Amino acid sequence: MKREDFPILKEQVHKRPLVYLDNAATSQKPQAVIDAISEAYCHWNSNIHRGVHHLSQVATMKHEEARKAVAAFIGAKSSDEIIFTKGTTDSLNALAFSFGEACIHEGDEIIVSAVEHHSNIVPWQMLCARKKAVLRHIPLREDKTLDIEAFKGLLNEKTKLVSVAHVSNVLGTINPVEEIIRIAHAGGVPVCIDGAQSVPHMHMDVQALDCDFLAFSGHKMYGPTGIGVLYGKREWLEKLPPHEGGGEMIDHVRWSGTTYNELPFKFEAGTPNFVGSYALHKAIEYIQSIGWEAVEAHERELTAYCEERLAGIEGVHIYAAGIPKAGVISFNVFTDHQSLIHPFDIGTLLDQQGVAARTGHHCAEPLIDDLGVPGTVRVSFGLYNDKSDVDAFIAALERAVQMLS
Ligand code: 7TS
Repeated sequence: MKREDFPILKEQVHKRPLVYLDNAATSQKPQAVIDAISEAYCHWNSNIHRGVHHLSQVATMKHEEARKAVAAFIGAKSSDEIIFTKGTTDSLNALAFSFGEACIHEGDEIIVSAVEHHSNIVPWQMLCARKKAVLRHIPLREDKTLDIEAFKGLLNEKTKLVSVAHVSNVLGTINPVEEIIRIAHAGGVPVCIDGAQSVPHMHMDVQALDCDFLAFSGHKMYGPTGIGVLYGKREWLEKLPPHEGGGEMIDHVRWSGTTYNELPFKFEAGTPNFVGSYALHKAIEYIQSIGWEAVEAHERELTAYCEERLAGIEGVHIYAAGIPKAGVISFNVFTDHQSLIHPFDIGTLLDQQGVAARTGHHCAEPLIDDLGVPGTVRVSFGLYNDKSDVDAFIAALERAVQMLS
């Protein structure tokens, strides 16, 4: 894969070549995305949708072309179903508010899963507190996959929404979202997919998947920070009220009241991040220039290679070992007396050797509690990583463990 397209990968950290294995937190950016931001500000920066002048029209066109590109990228029926947001967290909060206003009443139930990021827990908890509703979660089986039989038991006539991560940001495991959607729909319940960790790693087709909503972030898929997407089926988005007021989301404002704009503008109050959407479009083109088949095969092979190398180190415990993963592996190291080497100590020693890995609870505290540890060490891959990164990481980890044992 094309490392030379990512200028940051030439950086040194603590006088060592950077080995960047923190892609689940954020990915690095190809030159095409970096250039797009500069191009926008140098050549056509202007507020969109409201201007008759040339620059405003160019900016508007770029923003709307980006929306079409996102729609095609995830297989949406129409670009009206693509709402630009600040990121996954913003998308999920927007949905929790809008869906909550329209569809959640006292005693209703919402189901998430045991592996959620806080961004797919807290907005629902806030909604439940507001509406006196109840949040339930699908538990894990012994092998750290979701217990689908238990999910069937949770569903009932009070269930109004299921919202689950496609890929766990801690375990890397791929949840059986097709099956979850099928089961939920059989009971008439809509499903939101948190695609923060799947959209960057696998080809998504929202129509084939038949999810009702999908949330994801630009910055984890080689795009810029501050832009993300909430996809929703048109019939749902038309039913839901806006979550924010002001700017482009209105039709008419009178002292007697306001009528709202049509989709997708109803959900985009204020000046949208049109530079971000343009750069995200470039990130999508970048991924497409390599092709999903190549990206998926490369990352699958790399993740399997890393898991195999890790398993060969004494004392390493891999979470959800042997279960297929999408570019993320979490582990801990135990000494011969079965005591845990604190993940933070390992992370610090890896960093000193130029290896960027993440340690801690990864914003998924309920899952970390389930695992019964204070945190994990997590490595996560992007399309530019290769076996030399894994080899450098394994060598650095062996050195760290030696020093800490
Ligand atoms: N959902 C999942 C599954 C995530 O992994 C993340 C971010 C989010 C939601 C929130 O995304 P944001 O772009 O709105 O912040 N995950 C991580 C992570 O694993 N380490 O840093 C951020």
